[in-house]
Amino acid sequence: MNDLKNIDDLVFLLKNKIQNVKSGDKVCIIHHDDADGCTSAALLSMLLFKLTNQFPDLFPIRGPNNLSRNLLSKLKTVNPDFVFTLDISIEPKKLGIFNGFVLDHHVQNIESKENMIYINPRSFENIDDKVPPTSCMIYKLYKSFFPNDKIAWIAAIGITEDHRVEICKDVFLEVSKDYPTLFNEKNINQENVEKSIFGELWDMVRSGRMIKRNEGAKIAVQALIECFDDPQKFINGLSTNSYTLRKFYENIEKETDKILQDVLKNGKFYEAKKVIVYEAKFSKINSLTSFASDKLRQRYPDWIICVVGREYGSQNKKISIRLEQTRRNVNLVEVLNKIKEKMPSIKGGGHKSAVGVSLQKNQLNSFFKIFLDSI
Ligand SMILES: [Mn+2]
Repeated sequence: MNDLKNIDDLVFLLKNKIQNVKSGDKVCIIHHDDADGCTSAALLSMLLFKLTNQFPDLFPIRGPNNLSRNLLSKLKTVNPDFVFTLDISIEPKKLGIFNGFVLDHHVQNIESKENMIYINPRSFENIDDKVPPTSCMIYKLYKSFFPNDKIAWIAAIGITEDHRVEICKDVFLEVSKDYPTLFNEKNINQENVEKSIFGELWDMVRSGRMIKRNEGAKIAVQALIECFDDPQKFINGLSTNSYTLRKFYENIEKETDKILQDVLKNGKFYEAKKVIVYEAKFSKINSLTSFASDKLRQRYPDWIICVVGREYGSQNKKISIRLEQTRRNVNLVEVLNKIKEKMPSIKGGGHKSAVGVSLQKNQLNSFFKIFLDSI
């Protein structure tokens, strides 16, 4: 790994790479389809447009395992001069025939290649809570070229999703300077930001992939680009893609209401431990379990929320567990690791206040028994 010492080194390295892009060069961006990935892709696209007068091609994907043969052959057909990967743990050797970088912030230890370097702030930052989201790093890169552009609001959406509001307060302060009527929170923390307009903005951006997968994620990125200097235009759906995204958002809003109603009827409320276990109903919407658990966490901030769903295309069950860091002093990663000692076949991970678990249907009861005992 490269010998980065801090975030400034990292941004400097990114800047060096971006400066190699010349007018007329073909650029492809592979990015995670969540809000951190989409906002990063929007910011990098805008930066490249300002530098080269040309937009890159975008390839949103669900995760590292979705770098398919099909996608690789599409990339080969485009034959880009640069490939930049954002917010996904892809091994550079898989993209070894291209030039560029992989910017990641997940727990990984991955080798760089000469022409495709792997950049991860975890190489200098060991404390999980202090690892910056991709959107924050691309924001700093953008600002190093164009310090006066009022684009902090876009990065702030990704930071909200990544639960890193506390370490990126400067970005939110910038937003309140740029757009005081949009955001003027004095006490900047995760919970307050989620209650502010950024809760809605986050939902709007993630509604893209929830309703229309890859195509929806692209719509979210395009909408951000169309409205880069006018967040109200974005929120109100006053451009082509933000209009479509707004419709998606209204759709998942309805879904949220259904969940909040249904949990009262079908959720299990463990009063003594303040844990809610809720089995999500089948839905056409993607990533519904993690969305539902976020919504329930916001509604029941003093409770630990467990949403059980079906894993896509299999008989496995998926559990999304969430808690509000400021209200519950439980480390979900530690709890999960303890359970894994007793049930080594279960998979999953995440961070202190949000984990995902994957297991067999017949393991659910034992899982929750141990879980409730460990809280
Ligand atoms: Mn991310």
